[in-house]
Amino acid sequence: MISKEQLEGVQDITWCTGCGNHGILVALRDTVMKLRYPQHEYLLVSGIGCGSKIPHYINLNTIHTLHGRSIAVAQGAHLVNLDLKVLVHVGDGDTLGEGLGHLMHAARRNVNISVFIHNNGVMGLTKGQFSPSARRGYVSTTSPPAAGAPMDPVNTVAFALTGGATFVGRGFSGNRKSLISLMTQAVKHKGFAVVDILQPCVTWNRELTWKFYNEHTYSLQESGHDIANKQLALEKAFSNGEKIPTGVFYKTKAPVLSESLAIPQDSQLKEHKTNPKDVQAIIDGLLIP
Ligand SMILES: Cc1ncc(C[n+]2csc(CCOP(=O)(O)OP(=O)(O)O)c2C)c(N)n1
Ligand code: SF4
Ligand SMILES: [Mg+2]
Repeated sequence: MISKEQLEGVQDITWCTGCGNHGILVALRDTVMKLRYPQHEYLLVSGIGCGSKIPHYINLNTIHTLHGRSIAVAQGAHLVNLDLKVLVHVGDGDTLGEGLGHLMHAARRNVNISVFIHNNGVMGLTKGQFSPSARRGYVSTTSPPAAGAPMDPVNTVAFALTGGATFVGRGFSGNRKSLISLMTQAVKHKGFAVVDILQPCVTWNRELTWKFYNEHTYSLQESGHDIANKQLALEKAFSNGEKIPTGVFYKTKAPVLSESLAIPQDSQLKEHKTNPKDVQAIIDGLLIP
């Protein structure tokens, strides 16, 4: 079994005291310890933002990519090495903004990776601007005070469901037990898994607080939700009013991308040897004389 010490990250944690990211990190660490896959089989991919610093704080193979591009990189890494468990940890600003196209198309393709969205309703790292998940009218550090955010938010769960994700859940960084259960199921799931994680940003977001989430979230599983019913899952995704559902919304089986591509079944792309001369010949062929 992998110990806590083995998973200790190399850098000092710079998140604000009280930030919801701390709970997500502990849940990730405990999930890795619980799952018992070898440490070297994990690849943790992130974008840019406070939540995306997570690879520095846990000892797993990591790629800290560009803002909005983590899912594209994760998909490539997965396809060349199908032995990896590829986990993407990104912020709401990153994935639901510049990265939204990648999220939708990876869902359509049912790429066998899992995406964990650190959803705090703001762009924390860049000082609290409203993110694509902020409610209409939310007044951020940079929006016009009277009007606030001038549009409706991206509904993360509904987007994932309509895109075609085959595992869709929502967690809360204050409910570690449930978050570990969601992470465990998402990593084990064969297909594209999305987990929206409600995460208070104590520095910039004064609405989506620990108190707010403790008072407004409830468990779908404790209320007898049918995870095989996509229609019902969508209904729950839009019922984000007084009470916010958490837990597994939907789960199904479908062919994954790697099975539908012409990838050699008896070997892997990571073992493929490329002759640089062959690559050069292709590039030369593209040059306009
Ligand atoms: C291509 C590109 N666009 C924009 C930025 C600036 N930028 C860096 S972090 C960030 C916001 C991150 O917000 P979010 O993903 O919600 O993460 P949080 O900090 O809230 O965890 C932005 C806009 C960038 N670094 N690169
Ligand atoms: S700014 Fe917000 S999201 Fe970033 S570390 Fe601080 S509390 Fe967390
Ligand atoms: Mg954010």
